[in-house]
Amino acid sequence: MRQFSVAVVGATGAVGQEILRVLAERNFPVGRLRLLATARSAGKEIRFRGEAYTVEETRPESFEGIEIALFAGGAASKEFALAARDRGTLVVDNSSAFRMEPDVPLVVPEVNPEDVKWHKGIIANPNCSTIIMVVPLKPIYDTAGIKRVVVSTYQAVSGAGAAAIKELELQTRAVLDGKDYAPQVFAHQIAFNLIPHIDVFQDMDYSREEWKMVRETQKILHDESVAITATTVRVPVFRCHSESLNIETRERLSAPEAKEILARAPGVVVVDEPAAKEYPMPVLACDKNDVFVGRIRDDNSLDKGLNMWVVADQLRKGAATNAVQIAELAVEHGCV
Ligand code: 3JN
Repeated sequence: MRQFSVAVVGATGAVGQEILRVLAERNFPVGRLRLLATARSAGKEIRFRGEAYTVEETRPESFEGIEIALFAGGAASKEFALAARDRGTLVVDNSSAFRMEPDVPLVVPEVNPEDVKWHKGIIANPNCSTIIMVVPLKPIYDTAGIKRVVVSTYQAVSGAGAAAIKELELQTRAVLDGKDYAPQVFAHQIAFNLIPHIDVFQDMDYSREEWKMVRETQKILHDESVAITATTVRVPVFRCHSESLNIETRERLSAPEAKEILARAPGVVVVDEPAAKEYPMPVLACDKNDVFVGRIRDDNSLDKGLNMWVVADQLRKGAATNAVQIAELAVEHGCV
């Protein structure tokens, strides 16, 4: 099989590290590999498939001869993605920098794989909460149509980066020891608390994370008629995002029918045996690539309504796995 020259930008961060694990696990045809990061991380050694690689500082010239660059997210995308694209590199970008650009496909391989074909050098990876929601929405959309979705998220601290993980850990210890630990990353104490505030507040007092879920989902489904309203909440969980979905369908779809459709859907694992106390939870989804769905019920208050509970590893399917799947699709379609 043909091998590809690959760069991972932000290779030392949580998503970058996960991208390397997923590339190895899925046997992506990596030929030459360049690990790129900020000047601060340059010189570090990282192992990939048993070989040691030295991290280099990202520069525009870093992309010479690179066929696929996986950008882990953050400021590097705005700084270097266009430089990479202009050198003929296919950029798969985890940040929001290009997601809503009309000439940039926003892709979840289980939902809109065909969109990779029209890329013009950049393919965007959606926000993690969006990805986790659209994977189970898609089979329902295809079967019964979707009029409206009401979503509430329960987002792990790792979505806010390494310092946020440390803050939950140290603050939890401090609170248990009766000591003070002033919040630095979050606006409030996160230990033993919930914070209904992710990213900055924007129009109508919705947060940017909430607007991303609305607009990105409509773009991925190519359907602005799907009404979506979101409440995004940070919870004291280290890893894996959870979401409560209330879906109003256009045609009636019963809970047993929805369960059957979801059980056959790509990327979805149904865990739904309430009597046996089986339902998706963050501790079960960690390090997995699938989206776990359970608590599938008819909405008791609505004729064409469903409720479900969805959990996935946001560093995997919400970021790294989805990005690597996009690269695989691009290779498959010969558009690298
Ligand atoms: O907070 C979370 O759980 C998800 C965070 C995502 C995020 C954080 C900073 C910047 C994003 C994103 O992927 O949408 C971005 C961004 O690229 O805008």
